[in-house]
Amino acid sequence: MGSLTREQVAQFEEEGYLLVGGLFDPAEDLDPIIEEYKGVLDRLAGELYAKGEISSLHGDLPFGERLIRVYQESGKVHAQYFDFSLPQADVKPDTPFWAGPAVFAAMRNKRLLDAVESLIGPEVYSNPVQHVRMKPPERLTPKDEKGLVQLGKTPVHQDNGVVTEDADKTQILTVWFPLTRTTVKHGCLSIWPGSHRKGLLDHCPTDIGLGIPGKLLGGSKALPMPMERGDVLFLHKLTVHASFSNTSDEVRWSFDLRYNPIGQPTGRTHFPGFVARSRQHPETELREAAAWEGLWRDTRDHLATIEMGKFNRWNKENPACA
Ligand SMILES: O=C(O)CCC(=O)C(=O)O
Ligand SMILES: [Fe+2]
Repeated sequence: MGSLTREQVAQFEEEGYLLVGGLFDPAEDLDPIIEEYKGVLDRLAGELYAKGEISSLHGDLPFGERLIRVYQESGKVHAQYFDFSLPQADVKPDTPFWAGPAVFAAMRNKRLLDAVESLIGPEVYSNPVQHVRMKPPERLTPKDEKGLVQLGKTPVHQDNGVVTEDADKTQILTVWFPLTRTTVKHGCLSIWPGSHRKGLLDHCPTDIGLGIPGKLLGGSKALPMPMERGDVLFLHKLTVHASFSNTSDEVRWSFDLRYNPIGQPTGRTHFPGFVARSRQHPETELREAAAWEGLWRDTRDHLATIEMGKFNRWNKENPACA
């Protein structure tokens, strides 16, 4: 079952990635997400304006321009405000997140799950390692106290490297898609074809996140993945990837989701997943957006009261990081 051809599945297995053009209908599947996020941005602008952190609501600007202005004026990239996940440390009772109905609908999208089913089988769990990424143009992005852009390129990594060891033997599948056209200039994803055959490589903590030292890549070349609205990229959990800086004038806006066969560890036990599709037990599927939002709300409230521990296995003392 599933919607992918045998050739597409073979390409995923051999190369560690599969780009499916036009899997989504942009108007039907993506525009509702954009509409929903307009409301989220409107709320953020309202809150910042009330606190005197921005001089105007900028309500007349289109989404991307408004986001850029709000970030610039407040001197902060408010990524967590939009994300449907939580930080890996210092979660507080008022840590913001957005787990709205249009996001939930995308995670349960039939066309998407039909393709996922071809790659990991019919019992599909929505793994909670997931993000919305709105990467502003680098030159307009506020910097942190070290002088680094608060949200820029993504270091070279494997998704297996950013979860805990319990997920090493699982079939976690990464699903990446843009909400807006994403070219090389926008800082699209870049992948190393066939790298999933090399096993898990060492990752090192860096100022911008976990990264694989360049010397471990053995001179192999990355393949940029510019994508149109509606395109979806599937990645094996060991496929090496990264993303460039955004040198365009527009926000680069993407979702990355993960799925695994039901019952396998997610590699992020603190966070809540859900049954997205089960042919065996359809009654276990989560179908209520509000219930999903509630899972994240309960998780946030609980995590605010405990010490979370480590989210990955790596440390700077590893000789590979020298
Ligand atoms: O979008 C990016 O810049 C990085 C995304 C990524 O690493 C992922 O989806 O696993
Ligand atoms: Fe990744």
